[in-house]
Amino acid sequence: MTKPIRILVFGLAGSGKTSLCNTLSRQAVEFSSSYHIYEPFEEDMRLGYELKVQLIDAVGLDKASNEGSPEGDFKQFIELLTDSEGYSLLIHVFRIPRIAQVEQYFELVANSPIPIVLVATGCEAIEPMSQWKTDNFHIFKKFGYKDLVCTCFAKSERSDLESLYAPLRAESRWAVLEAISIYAKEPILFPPEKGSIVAKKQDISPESPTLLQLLSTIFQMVQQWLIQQLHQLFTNKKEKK
Ligand SMILES: Nc1nc2c(ncn2[C@@H]2O[C@H](COP(=O)(O)OP(=O)(O)OP(=O)(O)O)[C@@H](O)[C@H]2O)c(=O)[nH]1
Ligand SMILES: [Mg+2]
Repeated sequence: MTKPIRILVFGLAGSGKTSLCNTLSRQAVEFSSSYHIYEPFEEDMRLGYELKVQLIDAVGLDKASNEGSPEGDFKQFIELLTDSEGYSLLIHVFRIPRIAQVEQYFELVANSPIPIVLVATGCEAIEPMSQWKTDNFHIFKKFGYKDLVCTCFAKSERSDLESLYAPLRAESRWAVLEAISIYAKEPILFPPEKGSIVAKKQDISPESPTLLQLLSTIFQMVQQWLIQQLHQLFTNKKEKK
């Protein structure tokens, strides 16, 4: 039996990770705040080969609720990311048009030996959905994302909305599966030391400056003071003349 392609799906809370995993795997896992390891599933691809995939839905990052802590969630994500089995692909989910949601993970992408594909959800109002990639992929590509897949994984109880969403979900499912078949490689371990670099960078916040930031502020203050002193010295000399 062939091993499934292991994929870690991550992104901010509420970006659409579980909706994507449920749609891709055709499993109905309840929306919850913890991570979930899906049952492996198989798919016959249109080009005649079979894809066997296992999705790992990471905990949502930067939750606005009071459940858990953002640091705890990020730590859990780094633990999943550096799992000893490794991953064939990372899928970074974010909701358009909030590009800033992605920026805080550029460091992770730059340090990732595992290929990363970006999946933009919320593209239902764009015709065709892939137009968003045409207009925006240049922003992300330079950071090392292999591809940007524009999707809609929304579901609705309202039949009029659901009749719009259902075909878009089906289209999105194929688009993500195709990206998986192109970019997933043999499982690679995300090196723990790289994981801690990413985790440390994430910790740096304006409220808790690092020693380096403090030294650089002191250096700038001293530099300004010296410039002022020199300026005064020159103006005094000129006045004396
Ligand atoms: N409009 C729109 N809504 C979406 C889309 N994908 C998911 N949603 C909705 O967004 C909400 C959050 O989706 P989830 O799949 O729970 O997001 P998540 O990233 O798993 O959230 P956490 O697990 O809390 O981090 C749900 O109401 C989904 O129906 C999309 O493409 N478009
Ligand atoms: Mg979820």
